[in-house]
Amino acid sequence: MKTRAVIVLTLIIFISSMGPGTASSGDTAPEEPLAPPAPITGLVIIDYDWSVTNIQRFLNATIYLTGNLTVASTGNLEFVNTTLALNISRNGQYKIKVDGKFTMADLDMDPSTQADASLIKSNNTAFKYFFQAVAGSSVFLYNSILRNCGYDGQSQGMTLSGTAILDGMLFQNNYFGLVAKSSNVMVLNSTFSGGYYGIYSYFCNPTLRNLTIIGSSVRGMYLYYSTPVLEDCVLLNNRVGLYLQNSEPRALRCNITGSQTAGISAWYSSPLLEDSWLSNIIDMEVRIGSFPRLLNTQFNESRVSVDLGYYASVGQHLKVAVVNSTGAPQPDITVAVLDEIGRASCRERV
Ligand SMILES: [Ca+2]
Repeated sequence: MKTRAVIVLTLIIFISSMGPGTASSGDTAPEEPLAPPAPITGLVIIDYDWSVTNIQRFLNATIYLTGNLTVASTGNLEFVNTTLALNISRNGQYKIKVDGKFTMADLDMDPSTQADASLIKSNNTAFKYFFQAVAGSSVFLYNSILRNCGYDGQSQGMTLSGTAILDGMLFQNNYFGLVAKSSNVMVLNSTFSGGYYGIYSYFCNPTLRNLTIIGSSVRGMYLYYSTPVLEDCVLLNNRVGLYLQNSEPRALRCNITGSQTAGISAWYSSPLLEDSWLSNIIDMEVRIGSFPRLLNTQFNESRVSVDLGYYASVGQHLKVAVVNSTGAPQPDITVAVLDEIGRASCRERV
């Protein structure tokens, strides 16, 4: 029979309580900050509500939690190459709430090696938990995996309302992959797959760069009263790629392909797309109150659906250099761009 070790967390609390803030008043030597506690490794079983109120570090550990996890405002929880499995038997039975600091990382800081990723998941993929980081919290997630989070309109998925940096992450089989409720949320180099929504931005302007969102059953990215800059994002085979409501994002070098109903659906929204690509059954739905602008962006004009009275405007960058017979640039040359019947549509000195 497999041996199970039980780590008594009160021991860690005791060690941390010996820190500088509680040193004896009779000690006149300069106080040195204590080194962080040694990380806990191996198998950890916690069968009660787990409250982190100080520094707790886990390295190469597997934690089975039957209870809620709360990181208090004074708490600092760190996982490296650590799996947290929540033992839940119904949706929402337990949740993770971060008021303080939570860090999750791999060993080698390399997203291409996944065997060392930290992971949060449900022990039973049929049942989901909720993860909430409130205003004032700090969340740092690197080269790790989040699964089975979120299950309904209230407990949507990993919800970040404080400061967060996510880099090299995989979000798999969550309800909403990520809910951003703070402009201090930065998501880089990450992949979202198999969700209802991939990313939901709610009244904020997060940084969203080099993201891939695949196979969302409803929307790849949903921006609600949000005006972020999207850079180098790929929205692939979602039902709707980018759904906008009262949102004015700037999308740079984004690729929205294979959406089942629309690549972009804009309601009261006028996005600016630059150097981007659309290839979908309907590339763009331009709905009430929307005037999308596309610059150097490829799309199929027969695949654009526009409500009466609205339109999408289209432009192109043109880079022109006039050179002589040896290839040397020639200054102060006027160049005109002509339309199909020879009229100059613009004239610039280069
Ligand atoms: Ca790695």
